[in-house]
Amino acid sequence: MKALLTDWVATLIDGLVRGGAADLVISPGSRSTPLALAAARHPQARIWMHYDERSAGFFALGMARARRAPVVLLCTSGTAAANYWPAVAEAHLARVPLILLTADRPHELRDNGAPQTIDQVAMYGSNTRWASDLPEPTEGLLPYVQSLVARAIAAARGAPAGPVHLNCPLREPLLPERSRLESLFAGPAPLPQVQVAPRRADAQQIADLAALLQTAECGLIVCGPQDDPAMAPAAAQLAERLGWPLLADPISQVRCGPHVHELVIGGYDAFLRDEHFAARYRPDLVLRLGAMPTAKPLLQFLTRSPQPRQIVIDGGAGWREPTSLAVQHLFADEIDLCLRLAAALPAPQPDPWSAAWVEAERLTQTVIAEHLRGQEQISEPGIFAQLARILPANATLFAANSMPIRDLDTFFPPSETPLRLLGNRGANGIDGLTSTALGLAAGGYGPVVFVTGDLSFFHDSNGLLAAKLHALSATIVLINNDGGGIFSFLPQASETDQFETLFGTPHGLQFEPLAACYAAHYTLAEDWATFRHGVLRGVDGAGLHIVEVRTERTRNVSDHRAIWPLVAERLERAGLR
Ligand SMILES: Cc1ncc(C[n+]2csc(CCOP(=O)(O)OP(=O)(O)O)c2C)c(N)n1
Ligand SMILES: [Mg+2]
Repeated sequence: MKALLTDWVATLIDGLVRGGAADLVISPGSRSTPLALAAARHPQARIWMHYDERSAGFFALGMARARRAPVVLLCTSGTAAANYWPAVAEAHLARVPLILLTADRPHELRDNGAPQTIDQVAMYGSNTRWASDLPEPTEGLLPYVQSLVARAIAAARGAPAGPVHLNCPLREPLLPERSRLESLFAGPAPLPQVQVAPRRADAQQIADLAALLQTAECGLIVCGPQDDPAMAPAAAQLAERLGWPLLADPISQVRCGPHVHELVIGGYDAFLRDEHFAARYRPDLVLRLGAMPTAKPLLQFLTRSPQPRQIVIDGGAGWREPTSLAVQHLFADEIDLCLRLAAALPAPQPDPWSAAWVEAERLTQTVIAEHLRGQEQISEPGIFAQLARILPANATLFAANSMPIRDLDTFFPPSETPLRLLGNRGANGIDGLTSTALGLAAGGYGPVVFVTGDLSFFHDSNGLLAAKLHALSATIVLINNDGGGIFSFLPQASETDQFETLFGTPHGLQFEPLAACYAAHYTLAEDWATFRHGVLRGVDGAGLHIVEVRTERTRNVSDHRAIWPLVAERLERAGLR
């Protein structure tokens, strides 16, 4: 029995580690003992302990994003596995590869009152790429386990990438044989190879699309959230060849990098709010890459009448089209498609359509920068403008949901500095964001700066433990407006007698003692010089740094609303509305 259990868990763990999922985020428990011990003894496995499964799920998600490879989660049976649920939903929607190993009771202890047992079979529903309830360790089935693990890794990688659930029933006794584990890992069996080829458009599809694009007089490329840095130069090259403006979502990977040229537009969230510009400059064809962008004014622009023809490209063969207005979906690898289209198209002629967008972008970025530079007082819009000035090449900037991702969109201009801008925009939760940021840091992709609101930060304060346990370095910019600032922009803000209770949700928490609890360096930034100094100290230094700025929710609304008329006025003076 012991030998079979040992061989079983060794085969599982070895298949994962050598198959390309060498990082295992493990939470403590008893039922998962054999898998945890096998992981800990595998010479190539990297073990990351995390004591709270909800945070662990997001930590793994962040690491998988940074590494662009599947990360394994391992927990015991019962509600532990349910705590992965939010991260699974995000990984599903944002296409991040995760492999969930949930230990379970054997079949005779299910649904009959055994302790710490819930129904774990396919418990993440339609949010996984694939789910399997494994047999208990069984003689003769090791080749099956090997092929199952290879299949799990391939399914997690995609396209599209996403979570895979392996539910692992294990029967007591749960201790594997140490020497047997070690010798199995010393002379491992060959693994089945799985190759996943990208979906490539055929020559006719490229020719047809090239011809269609050339029929457009007012074309736009819209690039929404996606994680692949290699998409950016390909999309930028296609934009240049078409001579079309490319609207780059902040987390499309197109906003910043050496590929950026004047057609890469980042200020549209500000200037498309202007009714006159939005009505005058109507596209007749829109080519969409990535998920649906973050900016609401852009969504409204794309859906208002007369509606442009939209073509949605998706190498993951998904349906990321909430407008239901696309005239064509093409399931083809985006990078390959952009490069082949660019090669198939003639050189562009200068045209007033794209010149107007380039000018609107230039004026918008100038007016916003001038306005924010003139402000002495700390403001939420100013935070991203300051960060754009100081972040070094190869930094990762991760923005929490709520106002941070929106302010990143509006106030972080395109630049040639290579930066990785990321957010959890699959399910837009305010949960697990600190853990995702620390997972990014653990994944080792440049210095990580995480900008978060106070409620989001409170929500995942358990996530801070990862920094302490694994000596991670990251900088957290904590925007403390004592509640949910975003709601002050919504119609419910006029519900004056109920607003604070139901939406404003102040808490009055002090975050400095929380920082001390996790041995983080803490700075309260009350002016911009202290802010920049605090952030740079974190970026250049080691350990966890928290830079808190305190703002006021109502003032934040006027800080934002002061900007839109300035943009409109500048467009007016330039004859662009
Ligand atoms: C898990 C989860 N719960 C609730 C929400 C709804 N929600 C969206 S934004 C927000 C407030 C966030 O406040 P904070 O993090 O302080 O950011 P701010 O709005 O102040 O910028 C809430 C509760 C959500 N998106 N996700
Ligand atoms: Mg807040």
